[in-house]
Amino acid sequence: MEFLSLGRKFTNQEKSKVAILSVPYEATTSFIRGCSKGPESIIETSSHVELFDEELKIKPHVVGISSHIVEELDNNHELNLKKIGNKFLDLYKKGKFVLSLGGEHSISIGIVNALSTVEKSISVIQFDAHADFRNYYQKSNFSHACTMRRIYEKISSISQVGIRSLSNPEFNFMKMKRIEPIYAWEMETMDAESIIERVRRSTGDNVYITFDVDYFSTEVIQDTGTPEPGGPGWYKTLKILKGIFECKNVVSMDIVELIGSDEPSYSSFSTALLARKCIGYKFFCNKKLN
Ligand SMILES: [Mn+2]
Repeated sequence: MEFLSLGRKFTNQEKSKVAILSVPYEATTSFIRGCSKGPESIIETSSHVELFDEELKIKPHVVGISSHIVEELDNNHELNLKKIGNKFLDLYKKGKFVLSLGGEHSISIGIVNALSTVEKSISVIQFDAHADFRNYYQKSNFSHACTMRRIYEKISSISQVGIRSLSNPEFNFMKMKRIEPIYAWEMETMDAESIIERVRRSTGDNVYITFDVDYFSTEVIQDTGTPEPGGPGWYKTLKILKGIFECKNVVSMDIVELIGSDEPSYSSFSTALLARKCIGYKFFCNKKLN
């Protein structure tokens, strides 16, 4: 099935500017399971998403969106992350904006590792309820809870948005490294412009966005592996994303940790729409490229 149920005209693998990479992968989930069904759920539900963007007054899919999937993974977690990274890199090297759909958050480790081999100067912007800066979690250095710690070892320019859960050692490590998250409670009283400005100042021109859907309040997302109360809502988040896409070269992104199901759900619809919104922002809002 194609994202947004697009026909052949818009899904050509060579011509498409966007590659949707499904990564139905789940290995270190620690709380509610089911994120391996996320990508399928998002793509199926995307057939109900409107093609026209009422905010931008364009149809983002005209840039072409092809669909790809990471298959043939086994039970060697570290090797699987490498394979996911390699598949990402194949598409990235063809000049695509790769929008990866998880799956658990650790897939971002494989992707950013691969990205760092071809891009020397990159920053990572993380939307998440959790800092994910643990060095070690449940017998693994490559757990979903260690995602940003492993990424930090490759890319030291990190900006975090929406954080509302972290351990004391994570806090100490981040403080030592001068990583200052924009906490969800701070965002309550900050306007979108000042949030964009803080993210803009703390990152370089080229950025990769990793978006854990547990970042959102339950008004937007209910089905996620490690839910946390609180969290920003839909419109403020879209404003922040649009602002980032306007002033940065977002080279690729991922959306992870949605719990999928056999039935279409409100959460999978929100996630599919988020993906479509970001494609619109990428290709129709960047002030340098357009
Ligand atoms: Mn999270």
